[in-house]
Amino acid sequence: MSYENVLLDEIEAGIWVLTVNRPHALNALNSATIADIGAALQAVAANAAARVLIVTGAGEKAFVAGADIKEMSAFSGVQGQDFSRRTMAVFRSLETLSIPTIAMVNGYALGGGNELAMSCDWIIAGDNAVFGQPEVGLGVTPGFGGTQRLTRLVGRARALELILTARNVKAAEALTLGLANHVYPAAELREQVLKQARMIASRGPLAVKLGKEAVQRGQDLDLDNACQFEAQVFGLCFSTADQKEGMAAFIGKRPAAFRGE
Ligand code: CO8
Repeated sequence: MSYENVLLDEIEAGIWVLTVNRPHALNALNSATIADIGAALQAVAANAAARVLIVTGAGEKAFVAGADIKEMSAFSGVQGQDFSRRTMAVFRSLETLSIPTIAMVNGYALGGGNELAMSCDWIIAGDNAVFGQPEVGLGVTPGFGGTQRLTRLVGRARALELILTARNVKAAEALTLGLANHVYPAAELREQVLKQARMIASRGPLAVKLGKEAVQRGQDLDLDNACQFEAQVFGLCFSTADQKEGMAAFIGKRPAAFRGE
């Protein structure tokens, strides 16, 4: 299936790339683009062979330079709230996708762009990346989950500083803040992200999904219940063919051939 504002490609077996594709507007997120991202995520979710999703932006300059200011500028309050809710639902579907997701940040990740990146499991950035929540400079607050996800990711005081000053953060600072997991020279970014994606794709697919679910669900539980959940997930792994294969391969001193069963 093709989309107007998004490219969705399987670049290697099980490794998918979703590219926000409006380079003339630095990949700004208008309503049509949000709908495309939602539809593309549904397609990935329905694909049992998908192992990892990389999210990025088209062109050399931007990951995503935010929500589309030109579209938003004439919104009524109701329209603004509706756009925010629709986008939050799409970003939540990205966050809860069963397979791992990596934001490959290749330039500006501002406002809604930073919020899109933070809805992925982690961020890997090029050294040309610029992050920020510039909304208060436009007279609005972040509206696609930024006040919540940034706070969870970098802590309350740092999130407040970034949101309330609206200052931009370069890649090196994003790394020290814990916003980005890694920063690489822009020319190496794609290969480095691919390297990680291949590692993930080579692991036990069911264990990878369950590991993600345990971390995500556990975050919203108290420690006792979160550890109980982990014990259940761990036990469940022993009913899979992947566990038999993974352990037999270790004992047999050979690479595992997982089937995701
Ligand atoms: N929306 C619409 N168009 C954009 C956006 C954007 N966010 N960002 C860039 N563009 C367009 C420019 O208008 C320009 O178009 P044109 O050539 O037609 O004039 C084109 O992209 C290229 O941009 P620039 O010429 O500005 O490129 P520069 O290299 O000079 O500057 C910047 C790059 C610094 C990234 C600059 O474009 C910029 O500041 N962009 C806006 C960044 C921003 O403020 N983003 C936050 C938007 S608000 C947001 O995301 C809120 C989310 C919550 C919404 C709540 C629901 C209602």
